[in-house]
Parts: sequence; structure tokens; C-alpha cells
Amino acid sequence: MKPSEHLEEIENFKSAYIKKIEEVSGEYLSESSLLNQYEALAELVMDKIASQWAKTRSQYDEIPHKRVYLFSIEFLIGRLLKSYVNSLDMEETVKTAMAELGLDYETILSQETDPGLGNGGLGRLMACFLESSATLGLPFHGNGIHYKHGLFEQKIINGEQVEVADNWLRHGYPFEIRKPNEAVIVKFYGNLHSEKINGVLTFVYEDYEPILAVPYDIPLKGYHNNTVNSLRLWSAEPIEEFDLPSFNEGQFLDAVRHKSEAEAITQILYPNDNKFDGKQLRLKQEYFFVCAGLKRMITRFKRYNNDCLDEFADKICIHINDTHPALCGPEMMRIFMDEEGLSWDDAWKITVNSLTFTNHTVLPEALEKWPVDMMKFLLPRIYMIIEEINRQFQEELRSKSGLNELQINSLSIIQDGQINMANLAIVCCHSVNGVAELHSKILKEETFNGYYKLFPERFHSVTNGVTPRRFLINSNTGLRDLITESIGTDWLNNLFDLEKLMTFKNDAPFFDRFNRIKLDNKIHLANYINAHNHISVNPESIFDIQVKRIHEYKRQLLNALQILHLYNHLKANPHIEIVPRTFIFAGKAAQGYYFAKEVIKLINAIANLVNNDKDIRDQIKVVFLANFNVTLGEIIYPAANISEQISTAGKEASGTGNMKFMMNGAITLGTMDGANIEIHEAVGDNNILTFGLSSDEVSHFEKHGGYSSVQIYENDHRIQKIMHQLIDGTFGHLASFQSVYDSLLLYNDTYFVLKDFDSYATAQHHINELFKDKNKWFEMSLSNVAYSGLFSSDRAILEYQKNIWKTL
Ligand code: GL2
Repeated sequence: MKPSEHLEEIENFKSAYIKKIEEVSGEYLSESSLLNQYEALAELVMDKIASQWAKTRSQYDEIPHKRVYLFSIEFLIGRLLKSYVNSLDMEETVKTAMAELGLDYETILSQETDPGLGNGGLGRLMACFLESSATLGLPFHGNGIHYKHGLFEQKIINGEQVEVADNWLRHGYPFEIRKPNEAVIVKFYGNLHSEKINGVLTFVYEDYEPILAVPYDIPLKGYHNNTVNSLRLWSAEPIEEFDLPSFNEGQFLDAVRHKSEAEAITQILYPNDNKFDGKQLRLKQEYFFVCAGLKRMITRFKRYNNDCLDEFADKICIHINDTHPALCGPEMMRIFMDEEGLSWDDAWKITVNSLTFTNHTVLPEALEKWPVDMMKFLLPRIYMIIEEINRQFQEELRSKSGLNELQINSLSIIQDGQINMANLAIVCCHSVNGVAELHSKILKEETFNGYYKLFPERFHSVTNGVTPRRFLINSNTGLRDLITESIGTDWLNNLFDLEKLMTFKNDAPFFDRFNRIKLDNKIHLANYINAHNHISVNPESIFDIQVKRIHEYKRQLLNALQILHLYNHLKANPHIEIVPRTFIFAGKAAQGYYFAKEVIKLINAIANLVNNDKDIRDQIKVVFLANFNVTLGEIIYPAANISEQISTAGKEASGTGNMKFMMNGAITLGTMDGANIEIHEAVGDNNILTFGLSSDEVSHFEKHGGYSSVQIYENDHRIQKIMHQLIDGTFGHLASFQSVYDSLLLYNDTYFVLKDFDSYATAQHHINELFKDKNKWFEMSLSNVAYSGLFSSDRAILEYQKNIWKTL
């Protein structure tokens, strides 16, 4: 764009904005509130996106590519306004226009709520996939739930987690469009009987409870292109606002009961991460968005395909994100047979050929198993179909597989009065994949070994990825500009291009700027810490960061205990000088997860002890930042020196935080778990620190009843000391961490914290030495940025396209 055109664009933007402010607030700009200023900007940006959105839809209809629909119970999209502005390539224009109007762009952006429609990695991955697909110009849409309340907001009060309801829709949400004319009805409960209608045996479903599913669409804009895809989120509403007969009879409570029962379905996101808790309302949620999404999609398909379903599986792929949408299988069968009149065999062929499934965890407590009675009661027809799918599957095994009855039973979808949703998904889908190489290997060799032997061709692996737009380009603008000035702009479309950065490894001016950018990002985070936690931290210290959900297998406890040990070491040796270190934690614990909450308490107790002890001369500081979410992540990742990825090997399916840190030049301190293994491969031995048991070793111990943590305790005086401190009043007479103590010594340390302690502490010590060598550290950090191309979600999406959805 010529400079004169740019000036004109800024002027046009300013006048449009001033007009918009008046429209949204009925006030002049000078009198408008910050919220109105944000709303006006959001609306202006939505206007620009809307025309591209409509165009993308009609282009997809004209050139019918195979479409992918991603069904997921979580989409953790984060704030959108900045992403939209940058993807429209309007950052400079908007920033300058705002400044010329005397407004602070960053403050306006901070008015946006961060929709917490997911718990962690699984939901965020889906948002990355949607962004990447739009950027790659692919017809790919999301289908999920419009939760009225997302994941709770976390406050830390007296060192403990307190949950506050997340009312993200309080001020309305400018980026969604409600589409009541596309609402559909979802049916629950009721009775089923068969009847001959016109000589055909038909299932009649009566006395069911109908719920209205109303879609809200959110546009997903590609970066610097014209593609805008959709995320469709379904909201539950009563068919009739109000039960008029009850009202007239004076039964006022009964009159509104139905309304609140209906709305309950999409009232709140279940706050468990990697944990199944079997509530009927959750099963309702799962069926609700599956049923609504499929119904709309199939109706639309028929409209554009002369009412004929023959080519459905050639033109549509339905991707099931973990087992939460696994009812897609039986629901498609129901629609195809009961509503479209297909035979079982025809319906089955289309169903299996269009469905694909990703598993995201091997933790047994996370695998979904629904009681048969609950399924039968809530979804009688669906249960009947599941039973039949299972019966036919077992029959086929009996006739073809050569397996004995015991083996066949072990593969059954229904076992011990429960429906195993992973088994259902594997049987109904033509592709199953894990999310990192190790995870996929564990699926094949252990978790789903029986199925792997039956259908080896169904099993795949696609390592996760994250979008560089959100986690580097838009959130670390200093580094973005340095990269572009150094290697040009190609990397924006092909992250592998970052490898060219290695030519700068001996370049002194580059070295200075790279380090300066990191320092600036650390100062930014230090200011945030000061403002929110009132702790002053040294930006020159090593920022050593662990941010993720609090979970035993992720082992925040190992990190905390190592810090306590380091503190003891500094106390005992007052003259020792170490490189100053700031340990930063953030993450939410599920409300009902007692142990995880104790860990938060312990970290804060250690922070209190360490930060206030003058003897250690501020050499270490500990910070727990409240309310970790996507927005906070965008401040944290660019500021990290060390990325803590220390799960018990074999337990973290992939991890994606590890990739976000790496892209921003942090060095991974990790176990050989999940995608850490691939990060290790990408950067080489010298640019990562690994420690701890391998997943084979962990699984060997597990098969032989664990290991003896007491033995380790008896032979290691450092461990003895920290274990005593947990219960001896070190943290004040009220703070005792007996349950933590017991889990490690009495219950034999299920997650191998003490077993890995020594090798973790050694790696931590090594970091201290490495950081002193500025050149060495720079090379390590640069290598992490340079080799992060593999961990872009663009690469992951292209692999799905080629190997799984077969859309390339
Ligand atoms: C998870 C895994 O725990 C995590 O390792 C993985 O990176 C993501 C995305 O594949 O999926 N599985 C899961 O249930 N949650 C995850 O974050 N919540």
C-alpha cells in the first residue's frame, strides 16, 4: 500500500469508528465508556469480516470440496479482537487511528472477555486447528456447545484457590450471530415401541422431552487471506418459554421449571480436565450438540445434493474430538435409518466412512464409560442402536477373526453394565489417531491393542501443533519483527522457514536484539506480577515457568519440592551465589480435586516462605499467578527462559504448552513424554534438558506394583528434610501438608515424584551453569525458535488432511 493510501485508510477508519461509537452508545467519543469503545471497534471489525464470511460460504457451495466438521465438547478460543484485526492486516491502521483519536488500543483490547469454553489443552487444540484451517483456506467448521458459563475464574485467597462463576456473556458477545431460524429439536427420555406403518416395521418414539437447540455462529478468520469459516455453538432452550396451562392454574413454579431444566443443559462447562465424572447432565450435553449438529449438517447436505445421501462420505468428514462426541456413530445411524429410510447396511457404510476419531489421553480415569441404565433411560433409541452395533460387531468377530469368546468380550462396547465410549468410537470410525508419537504407540501396544490387532490400518498418529499466529506473531511482536527483518516474510506462511534463523547464531547485533526482546517480555511479565501479586521480581533472573492445569501426573509437586530443597540449600549455605531464579506457576485445579488444590496451597506456602526470607537475598522468588487462561498465556510464553514439562513419562498424551514456550525461545526442561520427545528430536541433545524415568521404566514399575518411595526417602537426606517440612510447622502451625506427605510415602508415590527427584534436581542445577554462558544460552534459545516449524498446527492440519480426512 502506498503511504498516501495508508493515510487515507486511517482517516476512513477514524470516521467510521467515530460514527460507530455513536451507534453503539448514543454518545460522542469523548463521553463514551471504555466498554463502548471496545464494542464499537468489535462491531467495525465484524462488519469487515461479515462480507468475507458470506463470500467464503458461497464459494464453498460453488466448488464443493470435501468438508470437515469438527465435533468437540470444548473450544477454548481466547480473545478474538486482536486476532481479527491482525488477520485482516489492519494492525497498523487500527493502532494509528486509535492513537490519533487519543485512545489506548491495548486498554481497549483488554475489555474483551476471554471465553473459557474449555478446560485446557484439548479445547485449545481445537481452536488452533480452526485457525490453521482458515489460514490454509480449507473448508473446516467447528461444532460444539454454547455454555452460558465457561470454566470458573480462579482467585487465590490466603494461598488457596477460590472459584468464581464465569459470566462471559455478561456484556453480550459481539462476535457471535444467533440463528434461531436454524434451530432444531433434540429429544430425550420417553418410550419406544415398534409398529407396522404401511407394512414397514417402524420405531415409534413417544413421551419424549423435546429441547430446542439454537445455534450461535462465530467467524474464524484466516490470517491474511479471505477465508472465514464458522464455529457453531449450540444453546439449549425450552420449546415454549413458559408452560401456560400450569401458569393459568396458578402453578407458577411448575410453569418455569421446564424452562430452567432445558437451559440447564448448556448452563455450564464441566470443569474436569482429563477426568470422567459420569453425571447424567454431561451425557445430555454430549448428545445435545451431536444431535443438533448432525441434523443441521445432514439437512444442508441433502439440500445441495438433490436429497441424495450416496456421496455423503465422499464429501463430508466428521471428526470426533475424543470420546465426548462419540454418540455421532449411533446418532448418524438413527437419522439415516429412522428419518431417511436407509437400510442398516447402507447407513453403516456411510457412518463408518465419514467418521474419524482422535484419542487425547490414556489416563484410565479419563476414559468415558456410561452406565447402560442411564443411556437407556435418557436415550432409548440410541441405546438400542449401540446394542445392535455391538451385537453385529461381535458376530463378525465370531465368524471372521478367529478370536475366542474371552477375547471377543474384551473388545465389547458394552461391558459390566457400562458403555465403553472409546470402544464405540473405534468401531464406528475408520480412523483412530493419537496426538504424539509415543502416545500413538501406547494406544497401539497397550490401551487399544486388541483393536489394533484387528484393524491395524485404522491406526494413525498426528503430533499436535499450535498456531504461531496467536502464540508468536501476535503475542511476541518484538520477536516477530526481528525474525521478519532477518529472514523476510515467508516464515509467516511456512513456519519451517524459521530454520533460516540459525545463520544468525554468530551475529552480534542479532544476539543483542534477541536478548533485549526477551528481557522486554520479562519486564512486561514482571510488571504484571507486581500489579497482581505485589511481588517484585528481577527481570534479569531466570524465568522458570510451569503453567498448565494442576494435576498429579503433571507433577507441579516435583517442581515445588525442588524449590523447597533449593531454599534449604541456600539457607544452609548463606554465601552461595546462584543465578537468580524466578519460579512462576499458574493453572486451575478442578473444584472437586482435593489433592490438586493442596498443591496450589503448598506452592503458595513455599512462595510465602521464600519471598519473605532476607537470608536468601532475593536469589529465588516464587510466584503463583491466578486465573491462568489463554490471555494470560500470551503474556507468559514470550517471557520464559525455562519451560517446565515434567509429567510422569507415558502420562501426558502430547502437551501443547511445551510447543508455545519453544516457539518463543524457552528451553524445555522435560521428561521423555508426549511431544517433548519430538521437541528433543527437533532441537537436538544440546538444546533441551531431559531427565527422569522413561515411559517403559514407568510402565515396568507399574506392572510390578510400583517402587519403594520409602527406600529413596531413607537414602536421601534432602528428601528427608523436605518431607518433614511438609508436616513440621515450617509453613505455620495451621499449614500442614499431611495428604501430600502420605501420598508420597504411605501410598507409594503413584506418579514417581521422589523417584525422579534426584535427576530433576541435577538438571535444575545444570541450568544454573548453562545460563551463565550467555552465548551458549542464546544458541539454545535460538535453536528452539528455529526448529519450532514442526509444531505449527498448520503442519498438523495438513497431516490430517492427507492421512486421515483424505481431503488433499
Ligand atoms: C489432553 C492431553 O492431556 C494433552 O496431553 C494433549 O496435548 C491435549 C490435546 O491433544 O489433550 N487430553 C485431555 O483430555 N486434555 C488434554 O489437554 N484435557
